[in-house]
Amino acid sequence: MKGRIGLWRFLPLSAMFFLLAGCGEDKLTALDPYGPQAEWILDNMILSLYVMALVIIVVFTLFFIAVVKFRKKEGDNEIPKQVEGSKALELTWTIIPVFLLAILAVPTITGTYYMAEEAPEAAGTSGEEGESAEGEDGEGSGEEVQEEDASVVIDVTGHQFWWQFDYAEGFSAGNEVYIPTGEKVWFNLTASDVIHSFWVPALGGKIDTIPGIENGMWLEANEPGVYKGKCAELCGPSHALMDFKVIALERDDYDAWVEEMSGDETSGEEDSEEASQEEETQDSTMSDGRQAFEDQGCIACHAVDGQGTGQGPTLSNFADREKIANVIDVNDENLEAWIRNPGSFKEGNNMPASPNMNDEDMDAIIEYLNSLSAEDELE
Ligand code: HEC
Ligand SMILES: [Cu+2]
Repeated sequence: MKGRIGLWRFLPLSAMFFLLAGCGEDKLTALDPYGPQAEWILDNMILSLYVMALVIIVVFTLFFIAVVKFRKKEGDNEIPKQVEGSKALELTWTIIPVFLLAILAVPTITGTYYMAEEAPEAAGTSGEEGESAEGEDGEGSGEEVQEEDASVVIDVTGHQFWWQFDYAEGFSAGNEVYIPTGEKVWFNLTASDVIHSFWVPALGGKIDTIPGIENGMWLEANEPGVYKGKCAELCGPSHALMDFKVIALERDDYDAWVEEMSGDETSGEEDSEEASQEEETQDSTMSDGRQAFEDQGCIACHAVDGQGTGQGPTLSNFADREKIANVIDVNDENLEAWIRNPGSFKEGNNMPASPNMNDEDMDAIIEYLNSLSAEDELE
């Protein structure tokens, strides 16, 4: 009986273990790194653990030796030798910690510079992706050197409670940021309302996004995959739901995705004719949904096909999302529930509720949203 009670006590602990184990699924952990920056962070966590373990072992060993060896013995009434103010001792326990801190300081300082490194020159990759490099040059002429040198530059804006990712190629993505693997991707980060913090634990450190200030950092993913990110700065009622995903693709797939995302915009390129033809056919099949999307005012906040504003996440590739606003699975019922009352899923968010939308428009909009995919086009 007693033994059983004892085991029950471990239940919360084991529950916690399984809950935490679940965190690994989305690669939302700094303990399983998938990029050079995250690897550096983990290495340093382990190094400082070793240093701390060493300190604990030495201190406790000395402590137990003192307790056992210098116990008061029977009949021993002498006052022990007094050592306060001993220069030798004071120096020893000052120098040792300084030495230990120095061990930590060297990699910390070199690593800080490594992480703050400016985006690399595009020299290695420019050959294959002359097209996008040209696009960048054209648009980024007034920008800083570091941005022009990077092969991929993405402007990040934190909003209550979603993330906007603007690509140098001129299109925008909401809540899901696509990057190529094996390259440093440069992020320029800011916020529109309050301070947020951009953090992808499996890829690297976190950095604040601050209204009116532009911070910069790079991240690199070693292999293709989905890496979950979080807002790491309390920013309002739905802060805990302000997630995003980094989707790392091989270079070729990434280029294809970029082309698909920027394809709808006719910027005087060779394939503009083709693109506008595509657009036309899309428009005619989807006109009901598109019309309803405009009639109901959604277009005032959500960009599709390069139109609309950035007050809400771009929906031009909405059908590729796994979750609506990162909180509920994408399916028709959830989509309707979200549109009718977004606040019930994400308290305090900035999308107005449309509780009384007629079913016809609702169905048309849902069908329209489900058709907006960049990945489908690639297959
Ligand atoms: C006033 C601006 C505004 C209007 C109008 C608006 N939305 Fe939104 N919408 C937002 C914002 C802001 C978010 C992000 C909410 C969050 O995650 O905090 C959002 C999120 C969404 C999402 C989830 C996007 C994702 O990345 O998963 C969908 C879908 C959506 N809106 C559909 C619609 C539809 C359909 C309409 C028209 C009935 C509409 N919205 C009207 C601002 C708006
Ligand atoms: Cu936030």
